[in-house]
This record gives sequence, C-alpha cells and structure tokens, in this order.
Amino acid sequence: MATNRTFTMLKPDAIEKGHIGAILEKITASGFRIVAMKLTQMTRNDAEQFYAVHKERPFFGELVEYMTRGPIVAAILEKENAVEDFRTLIGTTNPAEAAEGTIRRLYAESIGENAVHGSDSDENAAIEGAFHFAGREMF
Ligand code: IDP
Ligand code: MG
Repeated sequence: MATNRTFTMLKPDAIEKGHIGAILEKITASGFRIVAMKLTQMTRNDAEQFYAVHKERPFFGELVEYMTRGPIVAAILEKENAVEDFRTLIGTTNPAEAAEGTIRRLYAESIGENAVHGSDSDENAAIEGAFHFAGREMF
C-alpha cells in the first residue's frame, strides 16, 4: 500500500470544546504524520468554495455559518492508505451512527457539527490541502 496524504480540519465545535489536544493525540497515535498544520479561520467565501460541491444541499447555509464561526485547525496528514484509514478513524458523517472509538463518536454532537473533516479521495485531498497551504508550509 502506498504512502499518501489526506487533508483534515478540526472544526469550530471541536476547538470551542477544547478537544484539539485529544484529537491530535488520537491522530498521531494512529500512525499519521503531520505534514502541515495551522490554526486559521475560514471566511464565508472560503467556506463556500471549500464546500462548493454541497451548494445545492438544504444544509449549505448552516454548514457555511458553522464552519466560519470560529477558528479551525487545518492539517495535512501522511500515512499508508491515508485517505481511507483517516475516514475510518473519524467515523461516519452522523456521529450517532459512528463506530465506538471513532473521533466523531467520541467528540461530535450532530450530523452538522461533527468535529472533524477528512478528504474523501486522493484527488480531493490534494485540492483541499492546496486550498489551505502553500508548498513551503508542507513538510
Ligand atoms: P463528510 O464530512 O462525512 O464527508 P459530507 O456529506 O461531505 O460528509 O458533508 C460535509 C459536511 O456537511 C459534514 O461533515 C457536515 O458538517 C455537514 N452535513 C452533512 N450532512 C448534513 C445534514 O444532513 N445536515 C447538516 N449538516 C450536514
Ligand atoms: Mg465529504
């Protein structure tokens, strides 16, 4: 299995509740190497672009409000099979359905406010990583 990269955000609800340390510990303990990381806040325009694929969905306005209401931790992570393994580590979109021990099961409240983002493909991981980081910020 090839080493590859995924992109994550610890979302505003996770930051507000003080879960940055616990979530990063779980990520690194699961074998992901941090390639890039920062605390940042998305503008409305950033969030509308980042989630453009969802713009026709009924929850789009709510999603943009949520993702812009406070800082996030954005990071690029490296591991064998990174995209798929990270989706497994975070659990399903709805934390009520997420497996025991997953980040969303442990730290998320609802399908909307679900604590963490994980890219869904290698192609989107590259696009999303480049959206948040310049090449010189990736290690
Ligand atoms: P994912 O984050 O598990 O990949 P997506 O379907 O790509 O899930 O949705 C992106 C984000 O939009 C979710 O993580 C969540 O914050 C929000 N979202 C998804 N479905 C709903 C919904 O039914 N109601 C409210 N927010 C939603
Ligand atoms: Mg998604």
